[in-house]
Amino acid sequence: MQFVERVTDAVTTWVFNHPYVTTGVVAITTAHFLQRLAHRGNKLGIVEAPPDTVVLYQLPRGPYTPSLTPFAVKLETYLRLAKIPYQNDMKMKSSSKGKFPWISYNGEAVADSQISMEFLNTKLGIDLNKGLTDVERAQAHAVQVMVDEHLYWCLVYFRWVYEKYAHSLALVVPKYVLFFMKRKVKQQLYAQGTGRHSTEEIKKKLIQDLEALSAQLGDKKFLMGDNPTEVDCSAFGMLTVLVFSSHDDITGTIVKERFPSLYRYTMRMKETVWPDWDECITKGATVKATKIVISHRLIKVMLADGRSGFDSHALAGSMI
Ligand SMILES: N[C@@H](CCC(=O)N[C@@H](CS)C(=O)NCC(=O)O)C(=O)O
Repeated sequence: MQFVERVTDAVTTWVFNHPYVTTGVVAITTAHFLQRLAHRGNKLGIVEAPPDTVVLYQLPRGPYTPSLTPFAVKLETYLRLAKIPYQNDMKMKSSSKGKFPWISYNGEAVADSQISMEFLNTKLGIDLNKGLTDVERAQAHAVQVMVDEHLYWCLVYFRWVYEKYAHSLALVVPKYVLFFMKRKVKQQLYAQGTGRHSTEEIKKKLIQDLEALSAQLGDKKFLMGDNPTEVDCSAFGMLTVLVFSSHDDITGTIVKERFPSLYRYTMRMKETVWPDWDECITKGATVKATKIVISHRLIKVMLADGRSGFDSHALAGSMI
C-alpha cells in the first residue's frame, strides 16, 4: 500500500512540475483517440461513391501500363468488360490483406482481384463465362491460376531480382523506398518458392507458361473463343507487364519475338477494352495520366446499353 502511495505521489509531483509536457501528452492522446473514433469501421479508408458504383483501390497509373500492378489492370479490364460503373482511387491504400487491388461496393470492401470479380458476379448476376461448357470453365480456371499464381512470380523475379529494380517502378518510386521494397519482394519470392530457383530454371518456367497460353489461344480471337471472358482479364493484365513494361534482355522482347500470336492478342485486348490506353499511362513518367476517374457520362452509357454487347467506341467517347 505504501508503495502505491509513493508512486502516486511521485507521478503527481512530476505532473505539477512539468505542466507543459503533461498538457502536450494529454492533447496528443486525446487527438489520437478522437481520430480513431472518427475512423471506426472504416480503417481501410473506403471513399464515398454514387450508389452501385465500384471504387477500385489500386496503385497509380504506370509509365507504360494503366497500373503499376497487373492485378489492377486485370480487375479494371473486368469492370470494363462487365460494364460495371466504377471509379478509381489511386491513393495507395492497401486492402485488409495488405495488397493491391481491392474494391468497395456500396460501402462493402472486398480484397483480391479474383475474389472481387466473384463478389460482383454474384451481386450483379454477371457471368463473362456464360457461353462456356463445364470443361471450358475448368480449362479457363486452370489458365487463370497459372497466370495469377505462377507466371506472376516468374515476372516478379525478372523485375526485382534479375533486372535489379523494376524499371517502371524506378521511374516513380524514390531509390531508398525501392531498396526496402526489393528486400521485401525477395523475401516473398523465397517464401513462395520461385526465389530458390536459378535464372535459367525460372526462364524455362516462364517460357512453359507462355507456350501453354499460346496453345490455349491457338487461332482464336480470345483465350476461350470469339469474346473475351474472365480469364482474358488475368492473361491481359500479366501480358501487359511483359509486352509494355519489361526491359531486361530475357523478358524485354520475348512475347513479340517468340510468341507473336500472344503479342497480337495483347494488342487486340488493348484496342477492344482500352481504347483510351494512352490517357491511362504516364508515357514513361513524362506526363500525368489524364484519365483516372471514369465519368458519370460513361456510367449512363453503360446503363443505357443494358450491359449487353461491348462497344469500345461508346466507351472511348464517353470517358473524360
Ligand atoms: N492475389 C492478389 C495478388 C495481389 C498482389 O500480389 N499485389 C501486389 C502488387 S503486384 C501487392 O499488393 N503487393 C504488396 C505486398 O505484398 O506488400 C490479387 O489477385 O489481387
